[in-house]
Amino acid sequence: MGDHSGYRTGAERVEVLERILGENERVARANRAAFDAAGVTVVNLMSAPGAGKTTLLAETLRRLAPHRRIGVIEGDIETSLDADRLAGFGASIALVNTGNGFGGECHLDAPMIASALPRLPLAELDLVIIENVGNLVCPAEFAVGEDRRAMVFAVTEGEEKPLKYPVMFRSADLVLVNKTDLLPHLDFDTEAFRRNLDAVHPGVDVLAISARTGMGVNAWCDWLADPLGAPGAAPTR
Ligand SMILES: Nc1nc2c(ncn2[C@@H]2O[C@H](COP(=O)(O)OP(=O)(O)OP(=O)(O)O)[C@@H](O)[C@H]2O)c(=O)[nH]1
Ligand SMILES: [Mg+2]
Repeated sequence: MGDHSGYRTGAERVEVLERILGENERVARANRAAFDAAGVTVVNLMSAPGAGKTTLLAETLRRLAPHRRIGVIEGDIETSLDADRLAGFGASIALVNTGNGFGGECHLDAPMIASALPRLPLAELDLVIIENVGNLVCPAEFAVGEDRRAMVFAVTEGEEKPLKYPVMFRSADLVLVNKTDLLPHLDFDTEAFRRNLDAVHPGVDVLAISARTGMGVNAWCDWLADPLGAPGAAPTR
């Protein structure tokens, strides 16, 4: 075969990727078994950087943490800034920095979630929300043992994004359209966005929210209370 000087052929790349995803799948199943054994529902929250995941989670914990036992796995490449923002609401927080022993990856994978589990009192929790690393591509490729996926899309990102990043939009069970308080200041085309979303994920549940004003956050909390319920039960399209 000779020295490839760090380069791989297409076939070799596919083989390596399949091995990584196969190993991820195995650990994701183990995570899922641990969550099921503890009776915990798990939601994987994904988005591009800055779409509003942490702001929404703070509003979510403010509403739900007094009534439900919630854990958060906070994924970031570096810093505890987001984990710190979610402290003090009564939820259990486990931080995963991918830059700390996980190669600075741009997503959370199943082994990273497994590393966080000993730091959560799983048996005492009802719901675990995973804030994935801000990235519109890679997080969608890695199952982590979650029951449901939700993604936050901010109207500041542009209505064409479902067409450009279809894998993420297709993998979400619920699309939260955030920062709607900014709509009067933007030329965001809501109808075109809905058409583009329908083109890549027909019939997906959609919920318009503003994590800033709180609009729609209660409906999101209702979905979280029963994310395994009938599709389309809570969100409005
Ligand atoms: N106007 C407005 N700003 C928002 C809203 N939600 C979040 N923001 C702002 O958007 C910025 C990014 O919000 P974050 O909650 O940090 O976003 P994130 O998705 O957690 O970001 P990463 O974790 O870095 O990917 C902050 O300045 C928030 O105050 C919203 O509904 N309306
Ligand atoms: Mg965040």
